[in-house]
Amino acid sequence: MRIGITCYPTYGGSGIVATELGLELAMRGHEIHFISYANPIRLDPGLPRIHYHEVEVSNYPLFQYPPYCLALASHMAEVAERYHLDLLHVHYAIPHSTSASLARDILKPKRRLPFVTTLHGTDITLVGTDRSYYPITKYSIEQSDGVTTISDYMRRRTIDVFHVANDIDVIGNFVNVSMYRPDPAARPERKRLMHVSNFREVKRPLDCVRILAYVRREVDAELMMVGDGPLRGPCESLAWDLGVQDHVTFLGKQDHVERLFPRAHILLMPSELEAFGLAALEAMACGLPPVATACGGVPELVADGVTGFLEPVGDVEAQARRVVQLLTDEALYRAMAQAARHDAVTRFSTDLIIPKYESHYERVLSAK
Ligand code: GMT
Repeated sequence: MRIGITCYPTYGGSGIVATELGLELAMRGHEIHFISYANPIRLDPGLPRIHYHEVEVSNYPLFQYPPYCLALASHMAEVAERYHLDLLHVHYAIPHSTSASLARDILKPKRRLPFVTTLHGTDITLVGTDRSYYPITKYSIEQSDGVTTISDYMRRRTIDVFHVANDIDVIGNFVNVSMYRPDPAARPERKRLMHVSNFREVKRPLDCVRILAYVRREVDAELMMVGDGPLRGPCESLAWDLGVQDHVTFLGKQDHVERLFPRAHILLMPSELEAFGLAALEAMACGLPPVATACGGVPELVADGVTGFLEPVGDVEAQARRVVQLLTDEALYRAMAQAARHDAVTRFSTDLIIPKYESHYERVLSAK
């Protein structure tokens, strides 16, 4: 198949999933055309069957808000025609699915160009329910020839909030288990907690610093904070306020998190809401049990007490107690680390999940 993929190319789960999906599809022989305003992170140029088309948005003085959505739609239609694309697959509803719908309309007099929308999380839970975006999000989902999302929770939430009649195919996030794998030799002597996110409110990164402060009353542990975003500065200040500044390292944005996970013992994911929790899956594949919050789609990924621990959102003491339990009970830790890896391999490896996208595309292409 010839597939056009559009995503947010910067840091964020939906862009990572879209990019890795494109790379895996190309390895399986499909021709992939990324259409976006920047080269997606994790996309190494020069790979066979991978193309990248940059969308340029002219900033005419009259435009207070440059219309990226329209420039994207025009470019999608052009690329689809020039490279004979079979379909478009857009990740994150706003504005990608609206642009895809316009591109399909542009080409309608000539040929059919179906599009698939994958809903990732905040496009539904935050942005889509914002009054100013609600009608266009609902319309764009309804216009989609195929809709997928990443957890049962997201499927239910989309139907509850938008009352759409689309068949929504649940296809979980996936992980390349040969790349993301445990490396006991890399694990440091000192107990290390790790957090990976874009440091937005919804991720509650401040809770990680609070958890560390609790944990350190009983275990000599440190915290590795990976990523960047609006709450990074407040996290650094909080570390000083709580007197743990010498035990927290901020690494900023990192392209190769698969090299970092094996260097830690536990992943902290104290999110307010998580549609799936890709970081937890990547950690599990590397043999790190997540201590996370029981929110959104996370219970579909993490089996509480088996592959990690789930505690209420904001209950930092409960999360810290779980961390201490794991760090002080070697047998429990080993069993949970093994179960986490096993679950990632047997439920969410690329070999299992990518064919689900291929089947979805085939259904969309064969529908009239
Ligand atoms: O929250 C992020 O890091 C970004 C966000 C996005 O849409 O870019 O991530 C969402 O998509 C990921 C990949 O499908 C999911 O694993 C995350 O759970 C989801 N984030 C939220 O729901 C907050």
